[in-house]
Amino acid sequence: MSEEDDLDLNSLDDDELVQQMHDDLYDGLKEEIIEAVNILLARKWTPYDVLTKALVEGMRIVGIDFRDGILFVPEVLLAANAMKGGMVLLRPLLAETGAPRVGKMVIGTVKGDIHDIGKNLVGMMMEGAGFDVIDLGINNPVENYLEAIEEHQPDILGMSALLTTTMPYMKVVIDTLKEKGMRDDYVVLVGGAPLNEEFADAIGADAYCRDAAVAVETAKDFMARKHNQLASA
Ligand code: B1M
Repeated sequence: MSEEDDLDLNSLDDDELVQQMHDDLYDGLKEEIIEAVNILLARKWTPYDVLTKALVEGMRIVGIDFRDGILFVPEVLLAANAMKGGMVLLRPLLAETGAPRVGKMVIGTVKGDIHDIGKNLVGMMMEGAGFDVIDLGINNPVENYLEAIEEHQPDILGMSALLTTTMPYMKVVIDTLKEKGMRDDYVVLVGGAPLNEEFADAIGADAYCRDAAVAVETAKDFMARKHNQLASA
């Protein structure tokens, strides 16, 4: 039996448990992550704190060692899978705020890009803030976005890209919307680690969202403006 099997997560205090979760995420231990998320929730941690302090922070550490060549793709996949195990528990809780539906968002990761953890977080937080979210998943060509906005008529189109090689594809989508005369019908929000505000401006997006919390605030701001415009029309 490994040392890991012997460890009683419940016997750890909160700080130790969060530290252990960072280690378990690093080691891709999904069952342990699920158990620890349940323990923190039972200790009355808010789902948002569990998400940001335990899971997102743990994934940040994984990202640093991936960048530095200490971790490789298979290990990072295991870490991502462990994180998703925790997110499955948090999703309904974050969505459970009982907020009235404030708008609709279509979101997807762009063509060529299979990163979805950040996008999923944004989707979860948006649902929690009262938005209906249609998630297109990963690796989306422009046709997928067009089909989805035609079918669902969202207020907001969200795009995610984690690679410097895939972020330019966001401009392809926005330019296609322009060509079709549809650009002004939707608020376009973009996000992902390599982006910044200048990039969002340059490609003609409405805003860059640094993280999921900013995405929610930005989306709410745009919805408030839309309602004000409708009210004064
Ligand atoms: Co990839 N990867 N990866 N990877 N990966 C990065 C992005 C990288 C920065 C790692 C590094 O070198 N440090 C690097 C990109 C370098 C670059 O482009 N300059 C990289 C690379 C190179 C690659 C591969 C090319 C590696 C290879 O095969 N040699 C390959 C590419 C595959 C492809 O997409 N075609 C690859 C593969 C993978 C895995 C499959 C192993 C895995 C993805 C698993 C998955 O997502 N299901 C993976 C992971 C996990 C990462 C890192 C470690 C973590 C990403 C993550 O989930 N972060 C990442 C390093 C890093 O970013 N530090 C890395 C946690 C997440 C909560 O944050 O995604 O930033 P983030 O999302 C935030 C904000 O950005 C924002 O809100 C989110 C929540 O707060 N946001 C939005 C994101 N999308 C938004 C959309 C919005 C609004 C806000 O719409 C409105």
